[in-house]
Amino acid sequence: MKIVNTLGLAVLALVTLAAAAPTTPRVEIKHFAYGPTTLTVPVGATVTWVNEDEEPHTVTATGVFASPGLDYDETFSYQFTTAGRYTYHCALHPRMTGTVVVQ
Ligand SMILES: [Cu+2]
Repeated sequence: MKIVNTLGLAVLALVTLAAAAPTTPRVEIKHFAYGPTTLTVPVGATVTWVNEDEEPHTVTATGVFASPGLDYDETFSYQFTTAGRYTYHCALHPRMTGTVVVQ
C-alpha cells in the first residue's frame, strides 16, 4: 500500500511539473545554422531565437515576421497563434533556413 502511495505521488509530481512547464521553445543560431532546424510547437507558443554567433543574423519569415539584425547574444521572439508550417531564413545569409511547425 505504501509503495502504491509513493508511486501515486511521483506520478502526481510529474503531471504537476509538466503542467507548470512554460512553453518557451528556443532556437539557437550557431555556426550559421538554426538549431533545431525544424521545431514543433503548440498553437500559442512563443518561440525565442538567440544568436550565438559573432556574425549578425536575422530571423525572417517573409510576410509573417522579420527580426532586425541580431548581434551576439541578442534575441528575437514571436508568438505563433495560427497552426501551420512556417519557413524562415536569415536575410543576411539566405542559405540559412529553418522551419517552425505549429500544431
Ligand atoms: Cu545570418
